[in-house]
Amino acid sequence: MEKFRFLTSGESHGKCLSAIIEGVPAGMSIDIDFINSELKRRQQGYGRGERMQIENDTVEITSGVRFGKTIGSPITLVIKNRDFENWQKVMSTSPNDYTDDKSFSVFRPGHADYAGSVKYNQKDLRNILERSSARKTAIEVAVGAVAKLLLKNLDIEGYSETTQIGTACCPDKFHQEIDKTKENGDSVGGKFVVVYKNLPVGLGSYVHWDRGIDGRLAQALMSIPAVKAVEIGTNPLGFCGSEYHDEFTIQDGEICRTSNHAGGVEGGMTNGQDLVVSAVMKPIPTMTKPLKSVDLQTGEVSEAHCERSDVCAVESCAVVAESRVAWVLANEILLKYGGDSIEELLKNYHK
Ligand code: EPS
Repeated sequence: MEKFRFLTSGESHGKCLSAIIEGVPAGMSIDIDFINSELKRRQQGYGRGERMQIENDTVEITSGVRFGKTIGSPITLVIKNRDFENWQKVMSTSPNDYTDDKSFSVFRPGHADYAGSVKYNQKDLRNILERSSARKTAIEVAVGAVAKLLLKNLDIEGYSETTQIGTACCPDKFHQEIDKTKENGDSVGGKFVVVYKNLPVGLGSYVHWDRGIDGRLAQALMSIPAVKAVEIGTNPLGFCGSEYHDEFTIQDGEICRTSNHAGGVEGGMTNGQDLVVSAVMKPIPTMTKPLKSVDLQTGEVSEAHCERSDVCAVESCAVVAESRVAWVLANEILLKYGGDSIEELLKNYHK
């Protein structure tokens, strides 16, 4: 059974986003300012839409913490959607408030609209957009911040970096690429890397298909809205074995490596080197200059639905990915070392 578990809920323009996390050891300090600073990082980045000016994401903790420390019970996190004030009628849960204001029926190519409407048998695509929106990544980052706090106790920390926006691979050109895309009424994707340092050897396993840490990381990153590719370490295409694999050597009496193409993972397990994971985000499917599509109501070819959106969210996506890697690592740490309290976890870990 997984050890760090959670569920989230909430729609993009609903009242709030929430999460219930189970498995965090008791006695662990919860720095709410750190969680909020992570939420702020997710909201930043060049190319975000107007929604980010409305929201000022901050978390409220409503269970599982007393006087700044976890008590072993499920932790509930809540982030209020400030924009809900403008959507109260449209997002009401009461049958008496029915309105078709903000309903739409023309699929956005690349978004969840089409498959979601068929799957859930919904005629109003608003019912698909609301939960498929990347808005839910706000609460996921809050969960990831709790996982990061757990990892910090073991001196495990990570960071991310955007490595490509559109065709630009040099950070000096990123803003220019986004400005150009915006002028064209278009959207643009890119690539980023997440690195975690100071990991122990042996998180994950090779014994079954679902226990490899590489597979778990890929699943966690691939399910971020708009991510289409994940790589661990250096992409091996075109390398010979002799060039790619990381040779062992001895330095100051310790076993170490002369390179890290494997990205810190061999045989589905961490190998003690830095964990290096990259992902590619596609351009966001909502564009001010829409693509051709079909109207579900009329059955006719039409222009895709257009809604306020981001031109580029790659930098935010990198923060979301950092959080997801954190919760995968926190789960693996708890699986390997266990501990109902932070003291017990630390004792097991350092032994
Ligand atoms: C997002 C909030 C959303 C979008 C974006 C991510 O807010 P709104 O729809 O009100 O503008 O800005 O989501 C998407 C672009 C998408 O396609 O899902 C957020 O909080 O990150």
